Amino acid sequence: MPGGVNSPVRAFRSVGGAPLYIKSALGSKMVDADGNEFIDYVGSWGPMILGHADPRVIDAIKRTAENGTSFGANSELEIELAKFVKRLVPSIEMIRMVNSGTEATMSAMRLARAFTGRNKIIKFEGCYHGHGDSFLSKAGSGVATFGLPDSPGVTPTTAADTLNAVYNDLASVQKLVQQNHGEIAAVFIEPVAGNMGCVQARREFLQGLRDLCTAENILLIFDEVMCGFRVARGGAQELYGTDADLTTFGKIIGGGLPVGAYGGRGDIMEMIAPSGPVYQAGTLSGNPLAMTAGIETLRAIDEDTDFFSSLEEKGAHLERGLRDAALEAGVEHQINRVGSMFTVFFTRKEVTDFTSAKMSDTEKFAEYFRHMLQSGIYLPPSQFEACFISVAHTREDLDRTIEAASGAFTTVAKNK
Ligand code: HOZ
Repeated sequence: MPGGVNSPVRAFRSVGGAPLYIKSALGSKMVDADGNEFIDYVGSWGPMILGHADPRVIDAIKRTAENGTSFGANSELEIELAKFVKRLVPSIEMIRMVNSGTEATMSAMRLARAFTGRNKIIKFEGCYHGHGDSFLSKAGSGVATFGLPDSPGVTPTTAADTLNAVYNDLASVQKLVQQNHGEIAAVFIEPVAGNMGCVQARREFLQGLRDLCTAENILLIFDEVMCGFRVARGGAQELYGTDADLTTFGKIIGGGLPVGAYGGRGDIMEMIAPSGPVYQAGTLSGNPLAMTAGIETLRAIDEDTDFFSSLEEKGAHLERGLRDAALEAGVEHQINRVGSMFTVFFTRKEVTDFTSAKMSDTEKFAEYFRHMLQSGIYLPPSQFEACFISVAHTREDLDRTIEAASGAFTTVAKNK
């Protein structure tokens, strides 16, 4: 396997040390192949909002598996999950299930181009929409972690159709729209960015994007692969009160199994085959095991009225503790947090976009990461990824994390 991994950031290249190989996970904890236990803030990069191996999800998967693992035909489970999503996210009038977030964004892009008859897209520096050719330009996540401006293998003509704007800067979008008038099919955005670390879009910025897109007949596409069903029951659209034309999902919608989905306005979605001419298909799309894990996860989120207040409480407690520890150690830092998504940046200035995120001292982050790992706390091995808290994280887990961070910040401060 290239780099010994199946996804680049897992190789620990930017933080040093040997990557973890995981044997098992339960609740807030993971155990590696050597038997070391860690409190986990990666949560499989987002899906495990209930914690690992939640019995409701596991039992349902087992029951479904006994009736077959893949049909390549329709099943009731797809309808159940589709209805669930439609109810939680009102802008979703129709939905198509796929197998990953990458697949969802690539498909949404093709659809947006077909619907508008335009070729260009606008995305934001530091946002990551999976590894589709058109999105690998000034992208976040592993692309930012390894400092790659773009990727070889993407043709110049494809790259030329992707325009990058500055996150939280409406004027930068307006300028691109003016310069490419009548050519922009869609604006893609992570409304809570998780792939340059956690960075929140300002409410008025999102509303400004909505108004601009409506006025210019451009589709506004929210990539809610990370923040969907996480920052609120109805995701970022509920949190900010701004609807997207199309939305992409992944992670929580699959409850830890490989799922993605894209959906939105019925008049746009009707263009997908076989209703319309835009082709997109998949052998494992709507897979019964994946649908089951998604349904059970969304059900657990939906049925617990305290779900999001409890996550917020945990997040606030951890943020307070980390901030106090960093201040006491005298480490320059910023903590960005939206509910259960957060990032500690090693920088003095507020982090609102990719440029300010990149001001963070990644050497200090690496030192912090290694100290935390040694203390039994597993963080994303990159400054440019968000941490995730689950409802399974206990007060004791959070306090142990704060204690470990206190030691880590002291080490970082000493070595500056
Ligand atoms: N790019 C993913 C998160 N932003 C990482 C996926 C993985 O390594 O599993």
